[in-house]
Amino acid sequence: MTARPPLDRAHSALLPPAIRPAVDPASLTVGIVHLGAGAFHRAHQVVYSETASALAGQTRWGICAVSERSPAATDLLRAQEGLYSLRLATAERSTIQVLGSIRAALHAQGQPDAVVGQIADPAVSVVTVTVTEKGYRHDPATRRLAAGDPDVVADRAGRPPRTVVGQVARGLEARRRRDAGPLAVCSLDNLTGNGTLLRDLVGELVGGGGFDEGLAGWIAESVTFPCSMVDRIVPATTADDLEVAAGLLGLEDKAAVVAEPFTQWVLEDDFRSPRPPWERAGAELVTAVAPYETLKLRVLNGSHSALAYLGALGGMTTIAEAATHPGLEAFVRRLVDEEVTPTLELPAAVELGSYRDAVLERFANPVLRHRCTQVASDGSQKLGPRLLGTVRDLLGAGGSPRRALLVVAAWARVLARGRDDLGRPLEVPDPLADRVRRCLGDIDAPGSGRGAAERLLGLGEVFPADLAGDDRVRSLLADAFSALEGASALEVGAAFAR
Ligand code: CS2
Repeated sequence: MTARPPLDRAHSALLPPAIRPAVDPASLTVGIVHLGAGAFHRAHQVVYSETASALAGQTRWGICAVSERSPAATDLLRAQEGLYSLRLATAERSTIQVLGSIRAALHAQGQPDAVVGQIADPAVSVVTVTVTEKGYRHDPATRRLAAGDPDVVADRAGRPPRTVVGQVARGLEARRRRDAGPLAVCSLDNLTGNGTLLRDLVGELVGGGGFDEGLAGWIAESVTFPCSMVDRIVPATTADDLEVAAGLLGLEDKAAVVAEPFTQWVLEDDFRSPRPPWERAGAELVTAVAPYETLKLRVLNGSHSALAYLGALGGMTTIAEAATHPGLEAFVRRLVDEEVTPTLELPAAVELGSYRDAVLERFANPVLRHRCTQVASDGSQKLGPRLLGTVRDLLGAGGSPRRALLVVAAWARVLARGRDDLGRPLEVPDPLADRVRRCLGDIDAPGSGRGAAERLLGLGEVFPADLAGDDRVRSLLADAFSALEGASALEVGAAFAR
């Protein structure tokens, strides 16, 4: 590997003008606080904000990016003065662009008071959030704060906040004390009613006591929580990706991100405070996001999870391999056509067949090398928005969600077995992994399907009471476990496609 100068403000002058940031980083002031400075943020929201600022000639939308867990992203961004590159790639083409809108970086765990102070800054009028499903520290089945989570308990007790919900609540409290004006808090995570969920969790925390009197009323008047549907596939960056970026830039970029060219952001138009003119960059501002969100979560993310669990069990490394396996591709098509479609209320102008085909084509992008285990992670938090809504609504319409429940069984099997069908270890993080393992026991013991289904449905954080108590769910889930017992996940997927 050749040593190259780092990507930072001084060295960015060496870049060809066409790939330099669309804005002059030095001219930007911070108007957005972003919680969750991971790859998705850098490949999605930063692009919309930077493009909008450049087109509108505005300089007030610099971003303070907060990394929630590890300080690594903060360190990298600081070392590069907020600059990083985004490469958009398919087998046919690849483009690279340097972004310059991140003007400050904080580490939430190490600098909780600074995060609160930023949210309370009068120059800030938008907070955006991409912290993944588990960052909300809630029980997906009840949509309430996870009562036993030690960090939630500690934030409730009033320490400088370490949870995202705590940061937003304390940030709003400080903002009101400072009379810093209204704010929009935009959740961009793959959760049903993401904005509403965040609003309710903040309300739950504030309502539990220990906050200024009158804060809840001020939030109701001055703060909006618009819902969003966001879409762009952004895998974790690999060492190879860094090498390719360095080759293209002629500079070392340790914060480089790679994504697909496709991008979408549908956002509820509910703001009482100034915001970037994101529509200039292609964002769609609408009155109701729900139809877009349900479509995307159930078709794209539901299929993604299906490919991730069945593919990982089947010994596949990437989503592209799984999506181009004929049996799994057929499985996903039937899942979408026969189980998801009857549950959808389509946004005008969306044709479902084309949408589904486009999603499958995007999954097959061979350049991304999106790992099945990455998409499979945190399934306990993802199943609800992606698959359990389909299960409930299809049952309500008189259908049989046997494929959606096969995916649920495959999720549990990945965690309980920790091995793929070839006997190789499968490492998939999930906050409820131990609980799932304990409740399933020896998943390959013959005839364990019914018991496994019953015990799994007892996981109240994941399965809402109406589904857990439904005999049809229990029986279809038991059938799914039995089908997978001692069998190849790829063959079972193909068989369920019929
Ligand atoms: C994926 C999503 O990791 C996952 O769970 O399903 O991150 C997916 O790539 C995005 O939602 C695409 O917009």
